[in-house]
Amino acid sequence: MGLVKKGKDLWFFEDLYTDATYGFKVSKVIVPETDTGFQKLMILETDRFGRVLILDGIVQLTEEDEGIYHEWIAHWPLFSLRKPAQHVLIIGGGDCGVAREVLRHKTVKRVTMVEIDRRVCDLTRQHMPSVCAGVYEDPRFKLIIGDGAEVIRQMKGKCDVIVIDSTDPIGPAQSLFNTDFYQSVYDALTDGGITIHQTGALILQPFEAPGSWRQIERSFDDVRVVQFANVSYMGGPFSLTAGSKGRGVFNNSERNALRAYKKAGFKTAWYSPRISAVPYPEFQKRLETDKYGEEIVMDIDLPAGSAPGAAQVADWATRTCEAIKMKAFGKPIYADAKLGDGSTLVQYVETSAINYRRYGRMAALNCFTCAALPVEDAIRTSVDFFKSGKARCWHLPRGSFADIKKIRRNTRIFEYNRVGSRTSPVFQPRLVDSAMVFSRAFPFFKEKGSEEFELVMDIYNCEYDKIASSPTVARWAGVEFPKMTGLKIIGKADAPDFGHAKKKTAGPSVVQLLKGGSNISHYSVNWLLLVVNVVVNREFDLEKAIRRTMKYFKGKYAVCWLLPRGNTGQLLKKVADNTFVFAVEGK
Ligand code: AG3
Repeated sequence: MGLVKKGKDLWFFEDLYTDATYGFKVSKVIVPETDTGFQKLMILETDRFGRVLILDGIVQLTEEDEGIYHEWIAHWPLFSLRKPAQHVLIIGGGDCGVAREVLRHKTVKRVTMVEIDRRVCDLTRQHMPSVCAGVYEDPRFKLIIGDGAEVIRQMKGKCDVIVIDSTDPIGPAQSLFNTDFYQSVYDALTDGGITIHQTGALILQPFEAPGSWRQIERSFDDVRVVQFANVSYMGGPFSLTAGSKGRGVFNNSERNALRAYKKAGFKTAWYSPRISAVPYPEFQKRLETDKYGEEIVMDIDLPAGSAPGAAQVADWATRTCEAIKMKAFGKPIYADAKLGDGSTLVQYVETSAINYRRYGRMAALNCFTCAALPVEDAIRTSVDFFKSGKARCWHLPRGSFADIKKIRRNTRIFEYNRVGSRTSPVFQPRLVDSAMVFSRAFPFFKEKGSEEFELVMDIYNCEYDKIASSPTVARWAGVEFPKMTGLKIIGKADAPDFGHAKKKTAGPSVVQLLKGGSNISHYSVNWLLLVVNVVVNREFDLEKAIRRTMKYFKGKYAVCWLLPRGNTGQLLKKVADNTFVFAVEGK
């Protein structure tokens, strides 16, 4: 919306969200919206907040409350350190508010600020001089106009604190919110050093802090979320996410801060060492433990001549729910031999779904929950129920933000034997390049030793509008996916949104029965994640299926597994050799 006339008055309304905004009355336009070559810049004067800096329609600071943000983002890392910082690097921060606060620390010998947009420096210096008070005159301060992501690569091991004072991850700051950049930040720190990045409003930008957390976690030894609230950044709690080089740096941060603050010889208006160490422990705890969920996939030999009917399989579902302590949601969905060429049953549970499918003498089972799963109980119940001696199992972490190597390590392939509840040696799947999977030479379909297989996909960073609506996801499952793969559907896609137990996994679920299999998917609108399981007995073009699905949901990254299912004859090792895991980058 930007500037809007309301009667005689001029108002400004922020353009960050499409469904919520805030605004204020403007007394004077100081710098009309100007394209700097990087972004659109505007400076307004208001009675209420003093002068306000706006970039690309988003409020960056107001003279009235800039102290809250700048104090927290500068003093939290500086006071948390084991020993006083000497060299501080600021990425972004062209208005110099962060530099001003950093320079109050007398121990700091050098502050380097890398700002990509010279006009931000010049125009704020000219029109908001109170923000950069004293910075340009301080001989310890050095300004580099350039791309922070580039400059930082030449700074290996040189900085005690790196403050990333960027705009949101849209526009010029986009390259500052990714794994490669965070790795170069880690490399630029000294041992025991800390970085901190603004990561958005916790409630209005629910994916931002968790997303940055996951990425920082990949390179850094410990991660903390720091929280404050101000007027300028609409939406209540606002987050800064910090990472340390070296373990345990944050454990003593409160003690360090109390001591260093006393010694520092200056007072702050907003920052306090007393509330600085774990300012938001519950949110922190959630991030430390969260992955979307986990799944146990089982192939179980049925006794000769056994072909369980609908009622019996429904009974399996009920018992499994009891065993894994999950409430069933609604009635099971069932397809029998008249519809397909096997029997398929899907039962939604409060946190996802469990399902059964029979291929000849094999029961192919999946138990998927987006909460902790009592894996052993699920296996034992199923093996007992079908009066079988053993189960061949794949245990998959789902929607995990770990890197692909770790996901491979956390994927376990093993055999469970009823006698003495023994498990076999545990194997891992083969980690391969997606180019290999998509090439003609890929051996999976030739060598898997079974007719059936399963494609499991976790697709990250999808577009909210695409995954939040039941009709849209049902259309993918019932129309688009069959088109991409040539798979034939049975009946209609069932797409309820039964409100998963936890907020982070809330979103619709879909079951589409297929001729010879099923396609089951769940959508987390909070994490912009979708998880899919396709079990089927007909080959299809994997590249087309995966890439077009990513495109449909505008997903940026996918972790996929291929499992040979219903495999009777082969040794476990061979099954593991024919199980693949791979990552796919969006185009
Ligand atoms: N940089 C952080 C602005 C964040 C605005 N985003 C938001 N409201 N979600 C501010 C620069 C101040 N030096």
